[in-house]
Amino acid sequence: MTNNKTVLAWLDEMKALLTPDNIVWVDGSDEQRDELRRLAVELGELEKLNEEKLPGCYLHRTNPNDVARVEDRTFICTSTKEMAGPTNNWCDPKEMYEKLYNIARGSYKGRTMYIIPYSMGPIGSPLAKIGVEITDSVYVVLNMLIMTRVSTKVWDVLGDSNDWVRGLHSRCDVDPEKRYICHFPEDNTIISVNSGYGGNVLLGKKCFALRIASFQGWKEGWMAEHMLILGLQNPKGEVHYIAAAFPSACGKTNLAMLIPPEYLRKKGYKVWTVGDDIAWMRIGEDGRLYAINPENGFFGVAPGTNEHSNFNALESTKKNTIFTNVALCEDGTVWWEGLNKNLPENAIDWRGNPWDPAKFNKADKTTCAAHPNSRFTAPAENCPCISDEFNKGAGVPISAIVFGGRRAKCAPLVYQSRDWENGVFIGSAMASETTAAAAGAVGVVRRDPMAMLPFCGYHMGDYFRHWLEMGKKLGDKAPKIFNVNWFRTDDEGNFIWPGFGDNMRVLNWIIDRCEGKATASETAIGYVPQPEDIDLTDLDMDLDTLKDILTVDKAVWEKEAAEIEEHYKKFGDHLPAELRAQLDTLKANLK
Ligand code: OXD
Ligand code: MN
Repeated sequence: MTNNKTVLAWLDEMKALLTPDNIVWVDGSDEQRDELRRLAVELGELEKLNEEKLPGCYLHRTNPNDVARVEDRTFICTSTKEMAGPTNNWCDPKEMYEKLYNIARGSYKGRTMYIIPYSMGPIGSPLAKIGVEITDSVYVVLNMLIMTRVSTKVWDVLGDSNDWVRGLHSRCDVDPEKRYICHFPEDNTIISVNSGYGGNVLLGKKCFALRIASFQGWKEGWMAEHMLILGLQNPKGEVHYIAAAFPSACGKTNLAMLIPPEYLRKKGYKVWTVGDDIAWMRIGEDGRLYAINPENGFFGVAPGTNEHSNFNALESTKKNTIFTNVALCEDGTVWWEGLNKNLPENAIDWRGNPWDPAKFNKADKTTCAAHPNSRFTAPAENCPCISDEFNKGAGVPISAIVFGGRRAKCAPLVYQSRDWENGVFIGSAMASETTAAAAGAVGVVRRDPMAMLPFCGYHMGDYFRHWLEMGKKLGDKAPKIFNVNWFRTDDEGNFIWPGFGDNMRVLNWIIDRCEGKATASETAIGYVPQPEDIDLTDLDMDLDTLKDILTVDKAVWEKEAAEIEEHYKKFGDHLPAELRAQLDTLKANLK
C-alpha cells in the first residue's frame, strides 16, 4: 500500500503494542465498504435499516456510558504546561504516552487492526492534510469513510513525507474510568482509548482538524477554525462566502444549509453549503483569505432536525447514512424528538429497549426515544445545496467572518466590528448562555472564544495573538468581522427574531456592508444597522420590534465589560496588549 518509512515504522510499533489478530488496509473502495457493512451487521455493531426507504443506511447504538465528547478527559500534551495554556487539560507527554500505552497494550488481541489513510480536504489540495488512523472498530472505519476522504491515492500524495497525523484508536473495554482523548501536537499524534463515540474516535474531526490543526496553523501561518462556510448567491449570480463560528447548540448546521425566505428565492437568492463545522483558511496568492471544509460529511445532531428546521440536512440523511443512538421504528426507519409529531408505536429506544410513547415527557430527557446527542453521519454529496466548490481544492474566498452566541439581552441581532483587531476582541469575548435543554442553571454565561474553547490545541492567549498576526498579513484584504445573536428574548422569554431561513435577511446586510452598500450607525460596540437597513418584506415584524433587538443597552454592556475583564485574567501575560486596549476602548465608549 505504501513504502513511506515513517508510516511503516509507526505501524510496526503499533502492531507490537496492540497485537492484533488481523490487519486490514482500508482502501476507500465501494466493494470493501460493502464487505465491512456486512461484517458490522454480523458483529452486531450495525443494524440495517429499511433498504427501500433509507437505502444504504444503518443504525448503531453506543454503550450508554459513552454518548458524548468528554472534555474533562481530553488532554493537550505539549512539552510545557504553559504551551497548552489555562483552558486545556495538560499532561507531560512522556507520562501520558506511558499511561496510554499501558492501557492499549494487547488491546487488539482477538480483533482486527484497520489502517485508514485519509485526507482532510480534497486529496492533493494545497490546503489539505493527511492522516492515518488505526482502529479496532468497524463502526469507526465506516464513519471515517463518510466523514473524510479515504483512498489509496492518499498514499501517493503522501509519498515519502513525514507530514501526516498519527491516530491510534482502541475501544479497549469502553471503560469510562480509563477513557482518554489525548493530543501530542509536537508529534502530530492523537491517541483515543476506551470510547466508541464519534467525537472521541473519528480522529479526523475535532482531534485532528481542530486541536492538532490549530497548532499546525499557528506554526505554519494558517487558521483551523470551528466554523461553517456558506456561499450566498445574489440574483446576479455572484457568490460571496461567509465563515461563521458559534458554540455548540446555536444552529451552525442550520445556518450552513439555510433556505432563504420565499420572496428572496423568487428574486434569485440562494445559499450554498461548503461546510457545517470546520474551516481551514490560508492566505491565497491574491492576498485574500481562502477556506476549505476539511471534512467530507456531516456528523450532525439528530434531535430537532426536521423538514422545517433544516430540510437540506434531513435530505442528506436519506441514503448511505449511519445513525447513532436514535430510535428504531417498526418499519426499519428511524425517529428522534423533533423529527415530527408522530410519536412512533412499537419503537426501540436508543438504549435498545421498547419505547412507550405514552410515557414520553418532553421536559424529562430520560424518557426520550433518541439520545439528546444522537447523531447522523451523512455524506456531504447527499446535501441538495452542497457547493460546487466543495470538492475543489483551491478553497473559497471569505468576505465575512461571523461570530455569535445565545444571548437573551446582550448582543444586538447583528453588528459589525470597527476593524479586524476589534473583531478579534469580539471573538475572544464570545459567550453563550445555557438553555433549559442542558443540565444546570439556565442563563449562565459561558465564555467560548471563537467557539474554540474545547478545541484549541495550544495557549488561547497565543491563539488570539495568531489571529492578530493573520489580520496584519491580510491588511485591507481581510474579511470583515461581524457578530450575530438570533436569541434575544422578550420579557416572557420568547425569542423575538424568527431565525432559521429569515437569518438570510441579516446575511444580506452583512454582504452589503462588505460591498460598502449598506448603512449603519456607530455605537459603543461597533456598527449596528438602522432598523430600515434590514429587509422585513413578508415578515410579521414591525420596525419598533426590530429596533428593540438592535439596541445596545449600556447597563447590560457595562456588566459585560466587567465580565470580559474577569475572563481575560486567566490568559495572564499571554493576552495580547491590543485586546486589553480594545476592552479599555469599550469601557470608555460606554461612559
Ligand atoms: C460538534 C460539536 O459535535 O461542536 O460538532 O460538539
Ligand atoms: Mn462542532
